[in-house]
Amino acid sequence: MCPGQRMRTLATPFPQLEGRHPCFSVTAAGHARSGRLHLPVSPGCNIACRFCKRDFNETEHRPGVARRLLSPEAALEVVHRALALCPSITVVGIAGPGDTLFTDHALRTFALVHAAYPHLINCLSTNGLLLPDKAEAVVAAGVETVTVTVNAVDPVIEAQITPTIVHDHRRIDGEAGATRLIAHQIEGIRRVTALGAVVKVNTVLIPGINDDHIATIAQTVAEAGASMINIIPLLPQHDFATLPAPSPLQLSRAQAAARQHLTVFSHCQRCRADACGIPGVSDFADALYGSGVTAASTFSHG
Ligand code: CLF
Ligand code: SF4
Repeated sequence: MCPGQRMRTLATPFPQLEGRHPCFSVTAAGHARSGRLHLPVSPGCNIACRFCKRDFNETEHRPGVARRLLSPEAALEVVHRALALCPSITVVGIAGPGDTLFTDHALRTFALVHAAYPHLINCLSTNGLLLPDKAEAVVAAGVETVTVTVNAVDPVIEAQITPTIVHDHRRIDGEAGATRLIAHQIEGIRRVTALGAVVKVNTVLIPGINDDHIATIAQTVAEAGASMINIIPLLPQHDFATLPAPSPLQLSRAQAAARQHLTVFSHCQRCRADACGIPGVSDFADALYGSGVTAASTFSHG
């Protein structure tokens, strides 16, 4: 810790969410008290993370794969059935399979859910590229909690993780794309927090690439208004298939570095895009979709 910095205690930044939102509760008891339903409504993405290979099929169990895409109307029906199966659900989240703001499916779905179930917490997870433009629409759709995946705040590092983005109908490669992505993530966090949303940042911990950069990420997003950070160990796949997954010691060091600046969420289950139930406790996705094979996760967005 740098001189003068104060290690953050395990405080609940938003007591109103403790026990009501599994991913904005910092205690294990709070995390395990309420459930979340993920609606896989968002098909496409506007950036290319090297650990992500999205696909639609019925056979693979891996992050980024979804069995089916739901329309907003079909998603509302899923909410009805999920609440009957699991009355502990307090949160409806949209976390993929692609980016939730690249298409309008997620916000249309949230508007339907909010009208039918205003007591449920709407939770959006995004890569943040379009968050500045859509901040007002996000909050207007009833979204109270937002997760932005920020894997670096240095374009040199970010370009190694996400080498390409598409913005304003233009492909932008390398550090130029990374610079724009980071700027939009930070501005997006500023705008949604100013509008009253609570923001958590997810950071995928990638050994050898961003593991020495975690404190800087946490400090930067905290200054922008984020309240929590969740360090997600890399699941080696796609271009990063040969990288090692972080060890428990590397994860705990990264969490300690982040804790200098932000409350750290440490109960993440790297949920699937169609998860249903209390994370790590119960899973009703099979019952909900009537099959033994359901959508895999988009762990990076959750
Ligand atoms: Fe879902 Fe993500 Fe909302 Fe939670 S998950 S959209 S913030 S309701 Fe939670 Fe799952 Fe970890 Fe995500 S345990 S992957 S942090
Ligand atoms: Fe897009 Fe998310 Fe995959 Fe990155 S991890 S390419 S933001 S879907």
